[in-house]
Amino acid sequence: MKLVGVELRTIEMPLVTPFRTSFGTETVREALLVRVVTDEGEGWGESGTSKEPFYSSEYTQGAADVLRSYLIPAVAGVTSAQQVGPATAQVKGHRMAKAALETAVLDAELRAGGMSFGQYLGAVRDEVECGVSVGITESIPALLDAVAAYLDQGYRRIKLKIEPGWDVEPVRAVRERFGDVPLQVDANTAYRLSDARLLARLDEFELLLLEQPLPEDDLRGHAELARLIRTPICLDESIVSARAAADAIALGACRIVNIKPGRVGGYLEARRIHDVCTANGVPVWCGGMLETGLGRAANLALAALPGFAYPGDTSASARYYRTDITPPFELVDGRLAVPTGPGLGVAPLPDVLDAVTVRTEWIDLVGSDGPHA
Ligand code: SMG
Ligand code: MG
Repeated sequence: MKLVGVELRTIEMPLVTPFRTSFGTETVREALLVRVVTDEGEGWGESGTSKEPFYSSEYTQGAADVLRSYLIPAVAGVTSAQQVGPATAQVKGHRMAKAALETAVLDAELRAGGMSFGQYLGAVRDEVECGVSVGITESIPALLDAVAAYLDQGYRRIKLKIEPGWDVEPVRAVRERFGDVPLQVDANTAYRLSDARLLARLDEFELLLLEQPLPEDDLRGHAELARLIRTPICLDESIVSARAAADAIALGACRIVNIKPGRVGGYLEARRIHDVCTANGVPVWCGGMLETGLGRAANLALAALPGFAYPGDTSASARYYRTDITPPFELVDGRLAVPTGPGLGVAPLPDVLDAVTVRTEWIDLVGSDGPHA
């Protein structure tokens, strides 16, 4: 397989409900799609970035820039997705941008070979249990209404976003109203170790986990916190690689890991993290970055690996978008089906895609064989 060129496409997708977290409110997802064209066909990838660098240091137009200036030129000569990581290793960080490119190359490769993402990654299930991540709302009654609606739709686990001032009381209200529904919380780094006593007040609610309470570079703080609270700590932002996962486990900084392929540089590294965690007896689950159907398809394949022990933030298309750019993923009995077609098993619907596209550019790789020639 030889790369001919790469298209970068910025899309704007209005969310069905604003998504508020401790770092801001998202109402429109600005996403970046990568389409790789090869001599054998094409492949798609989606960057997990948002418009602003508030979840992590990456953001959509920053990802577009590093792809155009550095990452795409670096993969001119690659012939397989396995080579994308080594070919782009000189560029520090920018994992979401790298992940989008590697995913597009992998999609092209698997489509050409007639193999699905699930088969390639080692999926052992044909459907996965789904949870839903519920943003911070303006009041507790509004939160209870939102949770009630999601439970009615069949979601098998509820995750509440928390921040200082919106933690113990919303969790208590959800527990009182909905009983022992599987429940977890996500702080997106909003607390400090000095909040340990406050966070320990969550222990009485028997949460599945507390996700990323402290800053992403504070593994030691998480290890200390783990000694002060009973709720299992799960890391998201901190786990940027298989090595980071191994370190966090060795330090006792987490008992559970959220795997997001974008955050870690792609599905190959995501699978390595799965393997490291599984070898250490640490359960994992699949996070989400408000992906369109493209990113969702690949996440579902990953979530079907054996170590994925909790429902993921892999919700149905309708949780996010009135019209997805792929045929919609629909919840059936709290589960989504893992796509079975070659590659991602889904492709964008051209008319929908065009309607949400705000910018397209083409980076030609013909005649540029790159460092792998
Ligand atoms: O894709 O359903 C989803 C969103 C899940 O809560 C979610 N993601 O920290 O885990 C997380 C957040 C980050 C979202 S930033 C837009
Ligand atoms: Mg999180």
